[in-house]
Amino acid sequence: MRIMPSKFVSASQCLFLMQALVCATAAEKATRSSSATTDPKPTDFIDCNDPCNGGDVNYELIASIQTIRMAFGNHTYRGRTFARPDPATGEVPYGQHMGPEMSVKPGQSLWIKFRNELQGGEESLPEASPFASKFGVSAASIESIQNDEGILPRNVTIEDYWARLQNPGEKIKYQYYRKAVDSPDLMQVDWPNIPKHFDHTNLHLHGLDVEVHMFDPVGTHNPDAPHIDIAPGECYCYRFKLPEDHPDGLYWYHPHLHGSSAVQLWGGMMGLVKVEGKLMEELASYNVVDSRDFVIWDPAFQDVTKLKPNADHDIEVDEFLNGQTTLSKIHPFLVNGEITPIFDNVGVGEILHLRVLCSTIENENTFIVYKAPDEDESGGKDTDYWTWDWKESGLPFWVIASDGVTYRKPREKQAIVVAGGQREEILLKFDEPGNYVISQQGIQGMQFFDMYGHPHDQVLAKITVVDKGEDATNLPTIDISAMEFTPGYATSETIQSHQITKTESIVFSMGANMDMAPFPQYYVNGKAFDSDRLDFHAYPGQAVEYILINANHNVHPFHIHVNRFQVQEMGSELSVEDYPTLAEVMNFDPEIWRDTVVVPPNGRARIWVQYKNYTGKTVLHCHFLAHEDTGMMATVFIGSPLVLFKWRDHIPLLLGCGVGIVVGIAVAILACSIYRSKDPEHYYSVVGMNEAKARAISKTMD
Ligand SMILES: [Cu+2]
Repeated sequence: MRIMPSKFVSASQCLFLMQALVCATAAEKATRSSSATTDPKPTDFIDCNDPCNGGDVNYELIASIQTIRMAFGNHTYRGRTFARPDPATGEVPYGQHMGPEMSVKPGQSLWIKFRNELQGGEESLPEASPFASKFGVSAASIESIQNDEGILPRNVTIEDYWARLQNPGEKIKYQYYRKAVDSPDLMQVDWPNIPKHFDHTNLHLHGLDVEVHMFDPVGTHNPDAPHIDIAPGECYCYRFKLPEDHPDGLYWYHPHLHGSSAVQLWGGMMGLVKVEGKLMEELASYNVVDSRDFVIWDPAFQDVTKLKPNADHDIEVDEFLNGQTTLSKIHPFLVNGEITPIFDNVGVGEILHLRVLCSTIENENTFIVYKAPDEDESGGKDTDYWTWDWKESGLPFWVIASDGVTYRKPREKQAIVVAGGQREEILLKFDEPGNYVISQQGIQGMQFFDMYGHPHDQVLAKITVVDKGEDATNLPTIDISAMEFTPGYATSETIQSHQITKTESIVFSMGANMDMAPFPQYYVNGKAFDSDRLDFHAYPGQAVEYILINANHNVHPFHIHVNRFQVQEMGSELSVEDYPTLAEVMNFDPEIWRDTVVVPPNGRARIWVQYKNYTGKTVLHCHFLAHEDTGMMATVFIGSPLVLFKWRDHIPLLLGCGVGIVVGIAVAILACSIYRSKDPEHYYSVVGMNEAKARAISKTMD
């Protein structure tokens, strides 16, 4: 019994100590957190008169509204672009809708002066409602915005916004369900995820292993950093440095401002980045010298000749909801800005190297090669190639690199599926002269819930192969299957299972709440994007397993910025008998490094991400940018988890500490006083012992 009080006291002391420790740690973390939120680097916004040319390689990108002469039907398109007009005509020439091609070598620094001259045009192009633009300025709640009398009236309704997205006077309708909304003003609005700010922009170098650059400034570690949002009239100086071991290959750039990226890419704001290195040299050593770009694009064009009879152009980018889910009313897919371009003068036995970029905004594509029947002079129009079975009739081709990372050995294919963001370097060799086609077929059933039939099937491009006879100088030195290349990633860098330190799920899903805008809703793990919320976290050097889940019967391509991954497994509830191209979507190879992967409809992909060089705040998202703009994006913080600590998130713990201390002291005092009053002899102290002893002695003396 004597030791009980002692034990009790030490237990409560221990409790106190633990609580004090937790509180102290929390306070320390809070202090470190507050210092971490102060970004050491200033913003990269610059005065437009100031230079931004300190790199080994320097480019200037000017976003502006231009008239572009399209390489089909003598159409003129007016829209947002990085392309520059020919001073003589004032128009961007045929087939040059993309911005300047950038070329950089591993180890070089790449500086890009980005100048936003959008809104410079006399005519207004599709723009979100001025109300919506104001709403979207910050992630503040609709209440706080509505209460700000200085910004806009209190009684703005969703109809104000919606009216701009639909034809004037037309009742609001949903493109997915073709159903009118009865009371649009009763809709809930997720303003941060409404398409907006179509003349605001920024830049993403897709796939490049460079500093994080979605939030200001480039490379920021500030968890509260805002999006880089370059407004009309503003300039930004992007400063990047490629690591010495950067894989050489095909990359690209495009705007990535949440809310305006889809509309800007539908208009053609994009360009190629070629990291120069061993691949091209090694191809040349095999006498493979005919390299051509193959950029697939699904512009959401609409004919405006009736809407704007006096305009000097006849195509514009369609407004957001019309563009989303419905293909261009002009033509579904363009390659290099053209309808079914001809890749001509390919010699029998020569090798055609196609550098394929799928820059589509909301579609995936197949790449299948057929020999056109001799009687099909058109090379495409007269034959329904999409009814052909590529396993029987498709010609073999070889893929030598994916997403900018070269393979050691070419991989033979009969069909591949590519989706927005992905790149493939393809070698083609023809043994007979004639016409060949690249066929797009059979993907529609996996897209848009089987709603629209198969309008996507088309011939993407034609290839004319001629027998050059004695003039054939570009014959390869060896068979393609025997070629070897320096791989973009060494085999030793392949991620091993024992390196994986955690597994997380990333669920892409859509909501169909008819009373909420945007409609439909797009989610990552059940949440629409919030740039102020940190969703995923990793350490530099950490290897993480993600189970990507696509809850929908349509495709979502997953893209993570800065870091590449290897696919370990894929699956779908859909049957490859019903959807033959699904088999090609799921035809992965765990050795291949990617930055974008198609998560199969009603399916999953298990990937291993290697977080490498760069730290800071960045994003992962669906690369159907219309989905990204409306919510299907999440933040990733690479770095110390202490930066993520916000004491406000831990108020319950701090309160618990306080209450615990008070209750603990009270219980200890109570316990002590009870023991003391019950049996003072058990008060375990020198004084108590002496008192007891004195009492015993006095009793004896009595
Ligand atoms: Cu998506």
